[in-house]
Amino acid sequence: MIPAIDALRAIGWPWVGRPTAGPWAEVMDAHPKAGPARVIEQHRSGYVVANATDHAASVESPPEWQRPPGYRKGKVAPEDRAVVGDWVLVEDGRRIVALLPRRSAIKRGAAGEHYRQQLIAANIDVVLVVCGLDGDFNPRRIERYLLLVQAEGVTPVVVLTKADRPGADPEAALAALAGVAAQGVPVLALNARDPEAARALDPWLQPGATAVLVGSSGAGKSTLTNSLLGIERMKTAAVREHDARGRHTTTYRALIALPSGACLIDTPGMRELKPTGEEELAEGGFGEIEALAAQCRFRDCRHAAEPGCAVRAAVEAGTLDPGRLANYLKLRDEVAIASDRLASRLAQKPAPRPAAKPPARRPDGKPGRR
Ligand SMILES: Nc1nc2c(ncn2[C@@H]2O[C@H](COP(=O)(O)OP(=O)(O)O)[C@@H](O)[C@H]2O)c(=O)[nH]1
Ligand SMILES: [Mg+2]
Ligand SMILES: [Zn+2]
Repeated sequence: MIPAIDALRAIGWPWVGRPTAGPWAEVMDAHPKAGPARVIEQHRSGYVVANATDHAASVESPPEWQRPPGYRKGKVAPEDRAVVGDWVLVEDGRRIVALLPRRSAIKRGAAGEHYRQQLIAANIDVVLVVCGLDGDFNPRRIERYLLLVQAEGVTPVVVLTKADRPGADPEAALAALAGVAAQGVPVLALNARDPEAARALDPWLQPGATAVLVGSSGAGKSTLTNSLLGIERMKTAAVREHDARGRHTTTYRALIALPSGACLIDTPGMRELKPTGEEELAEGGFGEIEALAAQCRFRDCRHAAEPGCAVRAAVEAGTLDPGRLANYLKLRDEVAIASDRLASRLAQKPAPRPAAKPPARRPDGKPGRR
């Protein structure tokens, strides 16, 4: 049973029809009575899915996804459960029976003692890293976001909001992000409250594309969503001007169909941005430093005081921002530590499954263990 393809395509369905072969078809064949739907809201208590722009329903998740009190064996790992943007199969219009394979996912390392990943959104084409040109503006945090949100097939764009505010200095901000822009990442400064200005994002919001907004609370994500929608849909908070901290108004992740035909996912602000250990510094916005490092005299150069260090030479020549280098070194160490933790977790797990796989199924095609 499959709802009208046009209705699905309006919320980002990536196929022209129903896939007839490959991993998607396999999962769908195993659940002939279920239909595809996209997760458009993710709450603590469950999911809201849609199979058309105007048809959404609260659904139950499979019992094996239900949050265990601890991290027990046999349960589906958090990263294998649906997140906003995921495609799932739904039976009777109210029960998720399977997760369809992901085209892409963006994630971060979860806080806490044990290594865990937290998925932010799935099946994403564009990540809009939103940062206000106020007290929130921080090139180093933007670089951190860009490193974390890298994923195959995902285009990052930096959106600097509040360019209209007195005291905002868009030119200085663009200059501070010259290193990022030189890596091919578009950087825009605009007034997120102005729908005309928000049209600068049109090239990345083509029909069928899914974009996700990330950035601190108060950065202007919901404001930008409203401008792109042309109506007051997401609640926005009045920011306290003196300390530039917005109140938390978006408390869950939600996917919204835009008039342009693209889908937009608004997320609550994230305080902690820890790498998962899977990041590639060269792909994650630090390509020029990685290229310089390859020219250092010593293969294991730490770019500290070693002779023949091409990275330090670039700083001395004024072609590399020392603040950017310091951030690179810090992030490189964080990625290395997370990567060791990930490796030891995988070594402990009896049968590690890649995060992109749908949940286990019984041979009879019924959802996994009960
Ligand atoms: N003047 C101006 N205010 C903005 C802009 N973007 C956001 N704001 C204001 O900043 C506050 C926080 O915005 P909000 O969209 O709720 O931030 P979110 O937490 O990222 O969703 C609201 O009062 C917005 O009106 C902008 O580009 N210009
Ligand atoms: Mg918001
Ligand atoms: Zn070096």
